[in-house]
Amino acid sequence: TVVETETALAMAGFGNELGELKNQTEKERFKAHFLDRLKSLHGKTLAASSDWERYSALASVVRDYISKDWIATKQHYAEKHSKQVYYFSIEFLLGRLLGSNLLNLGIKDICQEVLDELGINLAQIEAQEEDAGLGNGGLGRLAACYLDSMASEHIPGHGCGIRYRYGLFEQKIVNGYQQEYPDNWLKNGYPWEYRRPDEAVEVKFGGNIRIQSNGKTEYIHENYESIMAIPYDIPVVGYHNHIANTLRLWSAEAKLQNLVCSGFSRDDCQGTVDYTQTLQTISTILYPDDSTYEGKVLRLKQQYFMVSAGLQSIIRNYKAVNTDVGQLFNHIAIHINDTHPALAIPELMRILMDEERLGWTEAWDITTKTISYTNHTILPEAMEKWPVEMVKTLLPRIFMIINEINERYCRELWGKYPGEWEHIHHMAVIADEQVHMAHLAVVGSHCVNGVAKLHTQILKEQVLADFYHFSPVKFKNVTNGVTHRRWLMLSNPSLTALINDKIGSHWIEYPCDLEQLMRYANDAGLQQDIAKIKFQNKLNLTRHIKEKYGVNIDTNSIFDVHVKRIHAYKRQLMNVLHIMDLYNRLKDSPSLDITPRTFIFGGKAAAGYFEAKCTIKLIHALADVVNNDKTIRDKIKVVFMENYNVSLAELIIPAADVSEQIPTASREACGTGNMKLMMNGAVTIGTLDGANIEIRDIVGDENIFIFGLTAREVLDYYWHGGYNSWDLYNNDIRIKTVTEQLINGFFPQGREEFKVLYDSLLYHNDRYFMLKDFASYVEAQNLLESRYREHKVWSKMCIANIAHSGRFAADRVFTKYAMDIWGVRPDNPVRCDCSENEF
Ligand code: GPQ
Repeated sequence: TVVETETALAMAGFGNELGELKNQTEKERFKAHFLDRLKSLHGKTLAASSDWERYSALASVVRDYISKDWIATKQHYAEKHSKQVYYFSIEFLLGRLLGSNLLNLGIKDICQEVLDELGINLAQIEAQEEDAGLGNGGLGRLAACYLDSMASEHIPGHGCGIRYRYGLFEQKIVNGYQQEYPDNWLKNGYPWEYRRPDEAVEVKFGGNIRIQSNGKTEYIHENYESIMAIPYDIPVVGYHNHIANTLRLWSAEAKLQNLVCSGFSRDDCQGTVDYTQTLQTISTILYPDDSTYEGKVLRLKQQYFMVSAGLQSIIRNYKAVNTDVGQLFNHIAIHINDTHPALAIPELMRILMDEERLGWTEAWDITTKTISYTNHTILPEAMEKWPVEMVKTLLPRIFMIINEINERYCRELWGKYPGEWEHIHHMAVIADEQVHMAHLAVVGSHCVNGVAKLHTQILKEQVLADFYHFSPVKFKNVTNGVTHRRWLMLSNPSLTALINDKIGSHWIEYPCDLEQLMRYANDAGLQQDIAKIKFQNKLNLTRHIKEKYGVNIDTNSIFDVHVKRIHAYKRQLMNVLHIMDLYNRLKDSPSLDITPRTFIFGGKAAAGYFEAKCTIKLIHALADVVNNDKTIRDKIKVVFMENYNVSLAELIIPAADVSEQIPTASREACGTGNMKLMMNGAVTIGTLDGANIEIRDIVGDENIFIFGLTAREVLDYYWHGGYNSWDLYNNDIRIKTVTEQLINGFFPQGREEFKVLYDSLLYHNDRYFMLKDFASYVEAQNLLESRYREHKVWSKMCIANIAHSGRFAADRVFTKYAMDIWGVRPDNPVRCDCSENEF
């Protein structure tokens, strides 16, 4: 047999040959499969096939590899009776999967070799895959990183979400303005999903509840509208461990029985088709709002659709192997990613009481022990509050349960705070005719966590302070993390190889071992190698920019990168004001000696967010002025990268020298772009907000540029009604100049175009403190520039940032979630010596 031959060879000392032989056969097999698949799927030979057909055949071969592990993983979990974790999220921003699946399966090299032999470029094939953009930004990408980490950490953790027919809109820039186009990501089919119609469940909306009492009260849901939820499963591959977990995305379809054409005329059938389409709209689009709340009924429908389908399917699978639903929390943990899935709380109560016939007390005990909640923002405009009438009409039984939760909770509060009406009103789940989703989430779960130390502290001291005082043990901090597999190994292979050369590859399993790089921080050889790799990555981006926008940028300039959603609190406008000031200085003294800089922006604005869209236009207007002004001799360039998404991020981030992380302190819960950029050796210029603080703490003041108001100062200003921005206007000529330039014809667009931004800074009192932080921002930028000139110093900073980024690897985060929140013990918890000890 093969095994015997291999063993014999190995014993005879043919170890190397053995490896090659195995590889050879694996490679040959891979090649044969690929070519066969091209034939069977597309009826084409290699020569006749298109890139897309090649991609689809390759993905299909990779699917075979995955499915073996997938089946085995399910068996393994079943045999071990492992506790299963379900991560509920309204968004999963996956990006492309071919590359990461190849990497995690450990067959990337083989695949690369096979394609090389066939004369095919792997990167070109990978580029055929549509990004799965089922998320807006940080929150959705975090969910995707966490899936990758859970699988890689042997945690039986699965995702539950919605299979949006259209993901986040595609951004096109026309004449400097953002236009939104539908993201038709499924147009050619999606090779990673498995439709499972046999596991469909029914979700009910509207109607009324008839209460029937004969011995035991029954709640009978009548006259409802019924929608089928069809699951599509995507396997989530762990890194080199043969684990494949599941991301289950639900799609809405009309119920078959409802589909009979009621008459014989064409109109009757048209009616049926229209009706079907209306029902299916539930999973048609992703709401394009990032950190803002839109109280639309369709969104509420989506939320309930997802949690009801997810929970029904979880309970059904649970009951197939367990008889006692009372033990649910010992076998299952459900985590809700912000409040969008918070209806899981009343829905689980409904299932346990109305379908499993448990009493309130027991059902509540099970529910709260099963569910945990992460809060992702303190922005008041992002806090979900659903009008009572809407919930009552759309979800009559769920509303009854929320009402009961509220009454019981208020009674409990009364026990502790008798007579304190105001206080109780403040903490109620239902108040002022609205359901407060964050309150529901806190009350109905056993653990609440913030996503960075500062964020958790603000939750405890301000936003959820009353809840913290009532049940302090519920509150924990788990600082976010990102997967180093996608954000370093996949997107920056040369840096990965260099690190492996220097310190070995142990860090891949234990990312904190990246710290060993610090031993070489002063090593001239490593410094040069890092600089070379950075240059090469910058060159890739330079070429892309030239090809796509026809703009020439200087690869030797500082690549200053500000990529994230466009939002007032993220202060892209402040970055623009700094560039304007720099430009003004260059115009005043053309001989000013500065290191050339390329300011790179990327990000989408919510379609209805006027100020954000105006900021995009402003960036383009500035680019027009700056990039075409010969007198400044190419010292600065401004580039806006269209349609920023996961795969574009993978191109930009490895090329960044500077990472702009400049939100108004206290507003950014954590930030995760900051971590990805740091991991690739970019140096942060940032405010003391979110994870920036923890980055500063670990890299040290000398390896980061910090400026601006602290969160405490900002919160104090908010408390006292802000500050007077006209004072700064009158006292700082730079501020006066740049703000006036927004409206004085400096931009040929005219005086009205950017008036709304001017007004927000001056007439609306600069709510995000851009003018207040301006002077210290400029100072930090100047310091940064002088540091960049000292090549050795800068390279050392890059190394320090890479070396300490293991602290922000998602794997480490997961050991904590698993052990401290979900009661799951990973087989092989990530050891981390650089961890903080805030738990
Ligand atoms: N975040 Cl509430 C979003 O991306 N969308 C949202 O709707 C909410 C939060 C972000 C948050 O702004 C970032 O600071 C975090 O790093 C990120 O969630 C993940 O926690």
